[in-house]
Amino acid sequence: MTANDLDWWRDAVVYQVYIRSFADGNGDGVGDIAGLRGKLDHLARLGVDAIWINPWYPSPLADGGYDVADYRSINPTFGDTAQAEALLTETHERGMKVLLDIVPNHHSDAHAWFRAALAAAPGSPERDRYVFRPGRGPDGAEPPNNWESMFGGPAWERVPDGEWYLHLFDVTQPDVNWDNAEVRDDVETTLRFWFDRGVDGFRIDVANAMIKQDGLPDIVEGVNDEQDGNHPYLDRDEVHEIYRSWRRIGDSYDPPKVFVAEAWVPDPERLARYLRPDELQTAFSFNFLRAAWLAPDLKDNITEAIAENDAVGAPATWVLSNHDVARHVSRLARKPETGRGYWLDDLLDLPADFTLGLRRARAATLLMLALPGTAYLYQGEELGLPEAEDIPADQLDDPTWELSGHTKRGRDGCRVPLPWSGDAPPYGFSIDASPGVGGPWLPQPPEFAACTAEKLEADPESILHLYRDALMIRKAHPALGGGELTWKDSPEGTLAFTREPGFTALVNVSSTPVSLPEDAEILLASGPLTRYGSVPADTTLWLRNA
Ligand code: TEU
Repeated sequence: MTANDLDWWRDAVVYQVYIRSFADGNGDGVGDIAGLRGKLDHLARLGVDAIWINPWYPSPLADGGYDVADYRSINPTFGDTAQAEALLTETHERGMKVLLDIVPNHHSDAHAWFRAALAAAPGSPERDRYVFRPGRGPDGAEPPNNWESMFGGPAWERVPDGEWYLHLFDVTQPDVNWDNAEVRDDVETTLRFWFDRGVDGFRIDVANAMIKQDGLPDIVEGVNDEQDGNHPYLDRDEVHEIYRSWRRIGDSYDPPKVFVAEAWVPDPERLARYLRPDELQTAFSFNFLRAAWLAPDLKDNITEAIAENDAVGAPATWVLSNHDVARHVSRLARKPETGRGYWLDDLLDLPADFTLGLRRARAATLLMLALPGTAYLYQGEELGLPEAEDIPADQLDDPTWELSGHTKRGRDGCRVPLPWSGDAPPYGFSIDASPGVGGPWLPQPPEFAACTAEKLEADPESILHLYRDALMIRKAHPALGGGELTWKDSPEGTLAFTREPGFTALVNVSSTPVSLPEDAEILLASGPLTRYGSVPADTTLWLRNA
C-alpha cells in the first residue's frame, strides 16, 4: 500500500447515504441495505471515494436511527448482518470505502442498559451509566438544571420514582455518562466490532457534547453559553482524551481507520483541536455550509478553516448539505444572506427562486470540489433535489415537530426518499412495492419528477453529469484534492484562486456577469457562458492556466 493509499481520507469525496431514504430493496417504503447494494454502481459511476452510512442499527427510529438500541447489530428494517457484510465487500470491490456513524452521546430508551436503569434504584450502577439526578424545588418537581433539549423543551425527563434523566436530544435519547468506565469501554468495543468487519472509519455524532461539567451547572446567558471551553456540555476540553483513545484503536489497524467529527463548533481554532495529530483525522467545517452566498463570507470562512486546520496538519472537510439542514438548492434559492439560517424553519418566510437555487448549487459544488481537502456530498444533491417544504403535518417524523409544540417542522424535508426513475411516486425508490404498503415513508413532492436519476442521465447538461465530470477531473488533475490554494485578485463579488500546477477556479457570486480572464481554457463550467463569452452571475469556472 502506498502512502497515498494510506492518506486516502485527506482528499476523499465521501457520499452520505441516509439509508432510510436512499433505495428500498424490499418494497416496504423504507430504504435498506438491499436497495443500497442495488445502487452501488450509481455511486461508483459518480466517482466518489467512500460512502458514509447514517445509523443502521436496531432502533425505534424516534430520531431517524440516532436513537440506537443495539450498536453491534443491524436494524431488521434495513437488513441483517449478512447483508451488511455483503455490502462492505461489494463497496470495497468497487474501490470505495465505508464509514459508519457512531452515536456516543446518548442511547435509545429502548437500549437494554436504559431499561435496566429504569428498573434499578436511584444510586445503582445501572443508573450510573446515564445522567440521573434528583430534581430541584419542592418534592424535586423541577428539573435539575435549566438545560434545554436541542429539539425544544427541557433536557430532563422525570421517571416514576422521582429522579430525572438528562436528554440533550429527544426524550427517548437518554445521555450516557462518560465518567462511567463501562460506557467508555462499550463504545470502544463497538468501534472494534465494526473495524474487525472491514468498516474503514466512523462519523462521530455530536462529537463535542459527550463531557458534562461536574455539578451540571445552569447555563447563564452571557457567562457560559458559548463554546469557548466554559459551556457546561459543549466542546469541553476533557472530550479530547476520548479521541486520543479512539485514535489509538484506529491506528492499531492496517491500514489505520479514520474518523470525521460532527461537531458544530463555530470557532475554527477550537474545532481544529479535534484534529491534533493524536486525535481525529477530519471534522466537518460547518462554517462553510453556514456561510452566506456572498464572496467575502465564503472567502473568509474558507481561509480560516484552511489556516486553522493547516496549523495542526489536518485537511479541511467541506460539506454543503446533510440530513440535518435544508437542502442547499433551497437555501440558495433565497437571497444571498441565507447564511443566516440553514434549517427549513429559518427559510420558509423568504421568497424563493428555485432556478436560481439550482444555478447557485451547481456553482457552489464546483467551488467546494476545487478547494483543498476532503468533501462530503449528501445523497440527492447530485440530482439537484430541493427541500420538500410542504410535507403534511401529520406525516412529519422529525421529533423537532412535537418537541417544539408544532412550531418547527424540522428536518424531514431533506430526508425524503430519492427519485430514481419514472414519472410518479415512488419514482423508482421502491424496487417493488409490497402489496398493502402505502408508499415511501415520507411523501415525495411533484418537483421530484424532473429530478430522477433516469431523466438526468439522459441530459448531458444535467447536474448529475456536472457532478460526474467534476469528480472525474478532480481525480485526474494533479492540482486538485490535497494541496494549497492561493487567492487571486478578482472583481468585486467574485472569488478566484489558483491551485498548482496550472489550475484556476473563478466563482462569480455576484448578480452581474464578469469578463473571462484572457487566455483562459475552460475545463468545466457550472453553467453556460453568456453569448459574449463572459461569466454569468452565480457561475463557477474551472480553468487551465495559460
Ligand atoms: O446532530 C447533532 C446536532 O446537534 C444537530 O442537531 C445540529 O445541532 C443541527 O443540525 C445544526 O445546528 C446529530 C445528528 O446528525 C442528528 O440527525 C441527530 O438528531 C442528533 O445528532 C442527535 O443524535
